[in-house]
Formats: sequence, C-alpha cells, structure tokens
Amino acid sequence: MYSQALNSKEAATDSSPEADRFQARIDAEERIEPNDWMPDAYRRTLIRQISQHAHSEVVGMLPEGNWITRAPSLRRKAALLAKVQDEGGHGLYLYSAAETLGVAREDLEDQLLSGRAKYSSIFNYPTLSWADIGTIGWLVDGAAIMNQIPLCRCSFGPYARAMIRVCREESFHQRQGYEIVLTLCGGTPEQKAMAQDALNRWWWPCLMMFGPPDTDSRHSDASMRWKIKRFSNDGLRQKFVDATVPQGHFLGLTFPDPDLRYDEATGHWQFGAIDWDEFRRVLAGDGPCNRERLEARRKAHDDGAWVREAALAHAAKRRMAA
Ligand code: FAQ
Repeated sequence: MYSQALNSKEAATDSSPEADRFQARIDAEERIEPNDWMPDAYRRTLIRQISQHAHSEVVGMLPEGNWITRAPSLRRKAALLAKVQDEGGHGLYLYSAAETLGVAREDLEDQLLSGRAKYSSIFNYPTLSWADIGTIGWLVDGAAIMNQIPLCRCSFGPYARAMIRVCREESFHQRQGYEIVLTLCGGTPEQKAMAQDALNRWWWPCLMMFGPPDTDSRHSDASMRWKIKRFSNDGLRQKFVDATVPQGHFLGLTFPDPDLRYDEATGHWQFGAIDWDEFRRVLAGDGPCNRERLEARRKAHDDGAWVREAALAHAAKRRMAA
C-alpha cells in the first residue's frame, strides 16, 4: 500500500473542504489523532515513514548485537545488552503507532522480510571492532537524535508521543557511545587508532542517514507542509555536522574529509561532497551487509514462529473459557 509514491504535487491537488480544514488544524499546531479525518496521502506518508523507522530500529539491533558476546568487560556488556534491547522497544512503539493508521503489523513485517520495505541505509555497514560500538552510539544515535527531536513535534499524535521516550533513550545511548570512544582515545596508541579507523568508516554513511539532498527529496515538501518533518534533510545534516565536529576534535580525532573547514561568515562547518552513488547502491540492496541483515531478520522470524503460535493458542483458549 505504502509503496505507492506520494509527492508534493499529489498533496497539493487535494482542495476539498475537509482537506482545507485539516490543513488549518495543522497550521494551528493541533495534533491529529488516529480517528480524526485525514487525507489519504497524509495517512500513506505516515505509514511509510513510521514503518521504515520501525524497521530501522529492529534491523539496527543487528550490527551492535554482533558485539554482545565480545564486549571487553561485564559493565560494557550489560550496557550494550540494555541498549540493543532499547532499540527493539523503539521498534515496538513505532509498529504500534503505525497500526493506529489502519495497517496490520503482519503486513509491515512481510514488507520487511520480503525485501520490499526500506530501512535506514546505515545498518547495512559492518561492525568490525569494539570501537565501532562506541562510534555507533556517538554518531549513529547522535544523528538519530538530531532527526528525531523535531519528530517529537510531529503533527500526528501517536508518532510524536512515541518519539519523546525514544529520544530520551537515544540521548543516553549517545553519551554512552561517546564515553566508549573517549576511553579508547585516552588509551594505548592501538586503541586510539581503532577509534580513528571507526570514525573513518562511519562518518560518510552517517551523513547519508539524513536522506538525499533537498533537491532530490521527493517527500519533503508535502511532509513539511503537514508538519511531519520540521526541517529539511540538508538542514538537519548541517546541524549534525556542526554539533559533531567539535566533539571529534575534543577526542583528538581527524574527520575523513579534506574539505572540512569552519566558515566564519556563516558559523557552520562546510563539508565535502557526499558519494550519493554509494547511497543509492545501498538503498538498492547492494550495500556491504544488506543480504546478511535480511537473512538474520528472516531467521529470527522463523525461529519465533512457535512463540506466535503459543500466544495465539493461549488467546484462543482464554476466549473459549470466557
Ligand atoms: N536510508 O524524500 P525523502 C536509528 C528514502 S533510527 C534508507 O527525503 P523522507 C536508531 C526515503 O525513505 C534511523 N532510505 O524521504 C538507532 C524515501 O524512500 P521511499 C532511522 C532512505 O521520508 C540507532 C526516499 O529515500 N530514522 O538510527 C534514507 O521525506 C542506533 C526519498 O527520500 C528514521 O527513520 C536512508 N538514510 O525523508 C537504532 C527517522 N533516507 O519511501 C539502532 C524517521 C531517505 O520513497 C542503533 N524518518 N531514504 O521509497 C525520517 O525522518 C525520514 O523518513 C528521512 C527521509 C529523513 C529518513
């Protein structure tokens, strides 16, 4: 259903009285709730974005889950376990928010497992060392927060409310990741080199998390008009770079971008060209780990079949007893 592309032109052509009243509510910063009237295009765009977001959280458990058995201490292992569990919880709130729009969770799962649904490009990259775990917290959660804080003011109530708790947890993850990288940077030369190598590999994919440049973003116009998105992809990407570069310099690390420089006139960090061909390849299913990630999700789904069957049998038994 949500694979049908929606663009701003389609949204702009709906000029019915209901659509005008709906837009007036949005403009007045009123929250839209599931039983309220909403244009089909608004509903479809939310189902698309919220379900992609939910899939990202759930697939996002895999790269870090890979290091749970190899964490360097019991304390690090406990914190990583809790973080990965938090990401699974975020997926559950988000699937629930999508369900309020009239879509079945089974259909969303089927779209992910069949390879038809998108999830964030970032989770198709491998975690090669312990420094990657710190770097994911620092940069990936850092980018996620930059994008998600404005979503706490999204016009659709269930999504906005889910984001409040998600952002609190992501902020903690970001601090925890930064502390891992800080420890490595204050350690042996080998540990510092490991942190530098992780930054070199994760920096550009993190900038891609914010989506295509504004000129190529097909959904932004409609989503901003509906106050689903409050900032454009390029606007959030720049905010992330401005916040993160000083943090990296404090760690004594170098960003893998010879064009990175502070522009006194604008007060922003200017950065070099992003490799959008790589982004498109990853979205098309040809990133370093796309196949591995989907296989892991399919295996988890198959291995969990007995839990679903037992839960359904239990519910049926209770209905018969009632
Ligand atoms: N990866 O027209 P736009 C996390 C797609 S959560 C893959 O600009 P839009 C937590 C886009 O879907 C990370 N696909 O689209 C965590 C669209 O495809 P479609 C996820 C991407 O929706 C941390 C097409 O390109 N966060 O990290 C990407 O207006 C650590 C055209 O793009 C969210 O999902 C991408 N990077 O803006 C977990 C936040 N970028 O549907 C574990 C909510 C774009 O036409 C460990 N989502 N595409 O086939 C959003 O804010 C928006 O959906 C954007 C894209 C900004 C991602």
